[in-house]
Amino acid sequence: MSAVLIRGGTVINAESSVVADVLTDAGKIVAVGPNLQATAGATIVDAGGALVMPGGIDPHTHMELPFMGTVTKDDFYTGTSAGVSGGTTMIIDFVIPDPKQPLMEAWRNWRGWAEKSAADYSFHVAVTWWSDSVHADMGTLVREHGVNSFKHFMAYKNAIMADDEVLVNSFSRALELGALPTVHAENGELVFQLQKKLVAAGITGPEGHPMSRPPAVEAEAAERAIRIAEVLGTPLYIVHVSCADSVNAIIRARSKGQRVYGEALAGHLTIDESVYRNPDWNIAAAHVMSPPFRAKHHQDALWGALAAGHLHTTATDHCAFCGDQKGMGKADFSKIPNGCAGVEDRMPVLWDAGVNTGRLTPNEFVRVTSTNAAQIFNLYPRKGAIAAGSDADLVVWDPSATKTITTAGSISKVGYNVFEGRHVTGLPMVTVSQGNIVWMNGELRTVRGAGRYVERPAFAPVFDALKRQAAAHVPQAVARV
Ligand code: URQ
Ligand code: ZN
Ligand code: ZN
Repeated sequence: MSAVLIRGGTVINAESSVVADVLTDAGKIVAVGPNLQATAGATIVDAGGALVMPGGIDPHTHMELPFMGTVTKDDFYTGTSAGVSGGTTMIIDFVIPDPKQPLMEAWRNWRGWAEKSAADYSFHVAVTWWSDSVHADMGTLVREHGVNSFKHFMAYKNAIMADDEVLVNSFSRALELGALPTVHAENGELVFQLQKKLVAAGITGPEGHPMSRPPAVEAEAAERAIRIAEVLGTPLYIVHVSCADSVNAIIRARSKGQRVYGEALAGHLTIDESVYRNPDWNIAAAHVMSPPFRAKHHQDALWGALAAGHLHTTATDHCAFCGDQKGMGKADFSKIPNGCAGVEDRMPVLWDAGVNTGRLTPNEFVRVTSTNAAQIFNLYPRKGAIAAGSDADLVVWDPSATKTITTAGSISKVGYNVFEGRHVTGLPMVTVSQGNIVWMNGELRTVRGAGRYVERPAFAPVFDALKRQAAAHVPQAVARV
């Protein structure tokens, strides 16, 4: 962890932009300000004309995920290496126990797989069944392992789907522990029945995928999860919000003061459902992910909600498969492993589609690619900020650099990059992770295993501490009122 002095750039945080140098040492940012002096042996990076932003946080990835009879192609090393090449310096991945599998057993498996990561990582833990042991393991994970978010797949019937009994029990337990419930909001029963009807009617190609998961299938589940959270008094985070119908459910809840957060994927913000009508089966199948890419007008709703603060984070749901794996569903689209890649493309794609079009300011870009995820998942200001004391995770961004995204040029092992052919302007020149340069002008410098598991404290202790602190500072006269 040598020292790095990033000189002459414009530092972009969520709340401010300032021309300043940034000095890092021993993995931390030690100073942000004008005319900083390099410490002995420091690497100097000339950032004149460039922007210096907090390293991106992708709160939704699936490296090495065993899913639908296969395993995703990017492991934790290739996936985090792909991430830093695009400016993302931390991922939050998922531990997904099989039904009836002890959460702690799955936890140990994922912790082992993730040892090879090249950059920092953390885990949401999925609750895919319910029992006293799940109740106990959730407590162990929060109190001893720094987990503060639990995922619930409302889709994927006969696999990892959480029914209402699991949702109500798990949300209640999360509240006790000071953890945040999150959901994949699709009605799994509707999907299952629609898939059966479509295949029986002879619609077996990828064009059947969006037909089996219309926006109402997502919105029903989003509204149901919102209502369960409302009744139980828990906050809620909805992953990969893909359609206007779900955005409207979130806006309704938030306008009543309910604490609901939403995540948008770079894919759903820029790709539409016409991809499923591609005459090349492999390209259409490469886009099979859930929720599916939608009709174009839904993108406007997502961009508007992101700018208005009704959606809060951007992610990729990086879940990379190759052509042979997607081919498992050649005769039946419901058997096509669901998932697309994107961890390396998220920030360039969103800079180009968001900032270059005026939809987002550079500060809003930082907020939705890094800061909000850090704050929602209780990592801030360790992550998500360029400030003294924060981790030295940052990206030197050249807003004028251009490239055309290609599968062949991807670091990810994905068989087909859904951003294939997209020309983007705005790229990372240098990515720094823990104070080490891991990406420099197109050269990957990652080290296998250098990534750290990042614990995320529960919310309740922080909140309780703030309550005690406030009580301690209230003048007695006032306290008697
Ligand atoms: O549903 C998810 O988030 C995982 C299984 C990735 N696949 C997908 O289609 N989104
Ligand atoms: Zn999902
Ligand atoms: Zn996912």
